[in-house]
Amino acid sequence: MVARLSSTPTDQLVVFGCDGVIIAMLLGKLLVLCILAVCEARMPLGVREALLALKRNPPANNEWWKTATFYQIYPRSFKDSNGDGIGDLRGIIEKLPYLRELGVQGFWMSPIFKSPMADFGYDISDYYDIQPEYGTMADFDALVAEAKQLGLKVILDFVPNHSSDENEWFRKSENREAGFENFYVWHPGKPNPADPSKPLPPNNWVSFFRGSAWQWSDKRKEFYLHQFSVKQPDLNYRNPRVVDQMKDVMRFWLKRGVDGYRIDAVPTLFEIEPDASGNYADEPLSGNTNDPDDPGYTIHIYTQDRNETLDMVYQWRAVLDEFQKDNGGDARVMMTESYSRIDIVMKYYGNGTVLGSHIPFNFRFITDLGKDSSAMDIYNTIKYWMSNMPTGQVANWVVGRSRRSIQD
Ligand SMILES: [Ca+2]
Ligand SMILES: [Ca+2]
Repeated sequence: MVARLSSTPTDQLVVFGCDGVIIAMLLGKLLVLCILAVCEARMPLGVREALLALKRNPPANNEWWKTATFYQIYPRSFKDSNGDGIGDLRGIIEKLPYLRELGVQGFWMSPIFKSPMADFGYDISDYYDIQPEYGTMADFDALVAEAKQLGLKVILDFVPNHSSDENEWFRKSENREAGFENFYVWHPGKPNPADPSKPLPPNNWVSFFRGSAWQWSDKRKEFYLHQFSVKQPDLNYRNPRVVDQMKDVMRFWLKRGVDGYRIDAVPTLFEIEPDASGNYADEPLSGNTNDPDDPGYTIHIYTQDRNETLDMVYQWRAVLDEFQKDNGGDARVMMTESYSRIDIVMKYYGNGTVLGSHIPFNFRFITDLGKDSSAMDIYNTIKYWMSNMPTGQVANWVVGRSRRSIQD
């Protein structure tokens, strides 16, 4: 008797039976179980029931991501299904067989959530809904169902550092509505001797989009922090309500069937805590430029790679693992975006006690190599990651992204 118990393309689970012994094994990987019985016809009732249960609920595959290849989709430009010139979810559904033919095991979609599109969808005004140009929730459900049918894993972009300033959370925070007062990072600013009615920004922090990382809100009469564009206020991760809210977002899409997340701009999650007076320290100057609006003007020691950020990644891993434990199915995975120093990136994997990101992106192929690279350059780039990676972890190799690829 040979029975296929899983449709997962890379790791077929097959049951073999021969003269009293039934062995279930994961081909090419590991032995998963061994059941003793005489033969199917003479099998004791309990064993037969156990086998049927196994067929209905195959064992979780926790290894699939270790050998998977992922394809990144930028939905806006990928495939337009209705002729309005904008790519959409139905277009992606049309192309899923193509992804299957490519041999990838999963795909990650750049943000598909409601957004005023000030930063390519990385400014989310509603984390619980689909951008109308891309389709509806029904289209999303159809996409997930079709992907599952084809054995493709669906990974969503998770944008935790900031929302859009058009998100209702921000509107409520600006209005100091109960429960939302400290949802974002607010500060009254420094006194302005030249014009007391116009306070100065709280400190010298510079946005990645140039200029002060602080923006005055006329409504609230305070500055809010935005490490990215002025339309992307930073959520306040020192507020437990924010932490809970974002975990809720994570669970919302997991319940709709997604297989994991690619997490955006992780290093900027936490900033230094304010001092006893509520003030945030200036960052040291880099000396690399005299332009105070240039993000390279300061060294971002108080706004990036804080230890609390690593802990947040570990908490999100726990959310994914708990979800799998409660709902079954294969491992839900996390990929994290960080261009930080190699020793910091390696900490995303975990701290030896708790697990973190399954796949802390390794961008070295696209940041350190180019068309003129030699074989030795490639060897050294590979060795650099492997020699820094903690024992027992799995390497990954990013060979392209939306604005850069290995050929550049
Ligand atoms: Ca369209
Ligand atoms: Ca932040």
